[in-house]
Amino acid sequence: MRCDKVWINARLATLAPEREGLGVIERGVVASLDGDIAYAGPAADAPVFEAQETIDCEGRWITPGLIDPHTHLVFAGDRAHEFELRLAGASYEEIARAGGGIVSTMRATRAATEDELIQAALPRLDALIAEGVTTVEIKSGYGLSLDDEIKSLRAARALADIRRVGVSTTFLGAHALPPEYRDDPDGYVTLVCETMIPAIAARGLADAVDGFCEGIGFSPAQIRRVFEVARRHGLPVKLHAEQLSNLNGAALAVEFDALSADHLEHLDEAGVATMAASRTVATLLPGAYYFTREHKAPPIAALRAAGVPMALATDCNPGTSPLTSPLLVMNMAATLFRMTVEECLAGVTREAARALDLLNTCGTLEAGKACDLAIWDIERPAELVYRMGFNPLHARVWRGQ
Ligand code: DI6
Ligand code: FE
Repeated sequence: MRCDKVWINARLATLAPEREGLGVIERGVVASLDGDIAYAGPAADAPVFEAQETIDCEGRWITPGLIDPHTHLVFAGDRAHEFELRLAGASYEEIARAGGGIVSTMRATRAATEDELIQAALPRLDALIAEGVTTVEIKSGYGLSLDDEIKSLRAARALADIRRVGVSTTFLGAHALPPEYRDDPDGYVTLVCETMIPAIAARGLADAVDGFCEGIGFSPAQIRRVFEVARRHGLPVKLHAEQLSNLNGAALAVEFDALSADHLEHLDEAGVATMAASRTVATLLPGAYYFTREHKAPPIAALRAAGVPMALATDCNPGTSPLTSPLLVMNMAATLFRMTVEECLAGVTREAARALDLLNTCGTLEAGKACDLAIWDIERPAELVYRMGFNPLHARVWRGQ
């Protein structure tokens, strides 16, 4: 078989759905051709390769490149001062209601140029890449005006040209109420629906539409308006749901065949059942749970029992999850949410791909998918979840390189 590169002497965690658990292959080999996986499987069954380059992995583990399916990577400024206020006793809601929170990041983001947003986001993206991330979702939602949302999404798209990484963009106009609409929330939703979504869809700047369904965000009725317009423009939806309270956002997301419902700390039994009867992925964000010192964990056991697919993400954002480590996300998911090693690794690979509707092109080691690999200096996959603040990435491959 003609191919560009072959990685030999590897142990594979393929995450292929037809294999058990992690889909482990002890004596494995991966071959790439034109950026895709030409073969991933047991060395014993492999064809004879005519490769340009052979890489001896010396027994290292290969997993699919990691996928971070929920980030707010593009923003300006920081919120370290609010962190100090919170340490002094203020709550996230109090700070938000006092004009801080998301709106303070909005001010900094509006003041920044597109290039300044790119430069601000790059170190965060590089931190993800350094831990083996090959695909990242990036939301807008700190511009909150047409021009500033377009600027943010253009910055997100530009990151994919600057670094060797896949970027999936999400329009999150319904993130917070900008101050100029303080007395007219429905008027802002009208702006999102009638001006922003059509303009952003016409420019091809978003792969999906998201909203923040919450007391301090937008009501289910307002989110429904946003989703209806997204659907009319052929854009899939997803939702920040049940993070701080239960407004039955997950059920609303399911009604619109959402790719994912994210956070879900306050999801109840009925919500789990509704998700189980859908294709909507539960994207869990243990960094935000940890950082906000939330006490109610998402109903993991119920989600597991109902067979709801679970993805994991950093939720990288300046207010509730200033986190750029998918490895730490896995440790938190295991420690705080009692997710298994298999669930954690599937959550940052296969299920994360599912949450971005990219399972046809990445998320597992299978022939025909993009050759996105993370090669690890570990003895067993559990080490990726077990250790804290340690990065055993040996090499990262994106599209075969
Ligand atoms: N939920 C969150 O946790 C973040 N956004 C959202 O909708 C918080 C964003 C921020 O505080 O800047
Ligand atoms: Fe978020």
